[in-house]
Amino acid sequence: MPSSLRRLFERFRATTLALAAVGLASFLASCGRAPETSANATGKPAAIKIGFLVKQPEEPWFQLEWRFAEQAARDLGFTLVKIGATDGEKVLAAIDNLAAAGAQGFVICTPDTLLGPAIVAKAKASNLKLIAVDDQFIGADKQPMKDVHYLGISAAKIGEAVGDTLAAEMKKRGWKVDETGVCVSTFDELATARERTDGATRRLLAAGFPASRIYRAPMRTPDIPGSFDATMALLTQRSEVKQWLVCGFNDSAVLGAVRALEGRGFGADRAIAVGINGTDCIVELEKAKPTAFHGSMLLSAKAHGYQTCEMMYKWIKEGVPPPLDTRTVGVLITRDNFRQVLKEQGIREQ
Ligand code: FCA
Repeated sequence: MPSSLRRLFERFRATTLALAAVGLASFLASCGRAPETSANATGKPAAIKIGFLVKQPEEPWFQLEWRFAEQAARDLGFTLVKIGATDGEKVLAAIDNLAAAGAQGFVICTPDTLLGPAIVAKAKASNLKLIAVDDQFIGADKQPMKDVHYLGISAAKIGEAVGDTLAAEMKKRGWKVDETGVCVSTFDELATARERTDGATRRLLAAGFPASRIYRAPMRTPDIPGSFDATMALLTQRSEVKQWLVCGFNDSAVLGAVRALEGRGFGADRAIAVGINGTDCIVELEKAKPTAFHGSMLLSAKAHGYQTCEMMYKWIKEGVPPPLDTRTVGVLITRDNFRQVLKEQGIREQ
């Protein structure tokens, strides 16, 4: 072949290869394959690949869980695939993609606990190990699926601590029971949410609060707007209440209520609110002027993100299955101690 022709041929071949590479990349992207967000320290592809699916990727709680999962991936040397799975269809597609990408297991906070049996079946068929985090699967018999490995919070106890804190703060302020109301932002579809608000209610009753002054505000969606709307409706019905205590299943449930109360003129002087998570209220606690948001039960995002991954890693690598049921605790943070506690827990630098 004359050299000019050979050069032309070589150039043609290089261009074709480059185009093929671009095509393959965009093909993979169009297949919706989740990006691998964290590899091991050596930079080589890790033999172990673990998925981490969360129901509400925009919630700071889940972002922090992911951050600790990434730390586990770096420390232990596995590849982590983070997937925001906001509905059932996305969960099932994500499991297919994980299996195709060679993953051996996944950790999941499901968008709907009733999907439990479908997720278990899909994981089994795909030969993937599975750990449920935060929200426990519910079986066809409407009972928790106790045979699925689960790590979650001690929901009732943490709720009770919220109730105790509210009762103590009310006492400190010398508020009269017959002028005070309790707003419970409820989301009873989710067992862990119901156990939390039931726990808080139980302790307020035990502290002498009459059941007739404890008002439930059912949230249509488990987020700030859901609780804002529910609380607005309650405040309209109960315009005679002079002071409010507020609890809910997480920070968003309580923040929505706090915003609604502010709209009706209830600030820190006439309302006390205590959240759960401790991760979604930091901006609130940092505000120069105190709001009604008194504090939150800080949960252990590290246990939920790092420990679940570590359990999964050992299960895959050494064949050691994790305990079936692990529960974590919470600690109260307020404007006075939150900086210190967040620093101690490795959540914040300062
Ligand atoms: C549930 C809630 C989250 C967090 C987690 C531990 O999934 O939706 O906000 O409280 O439990």
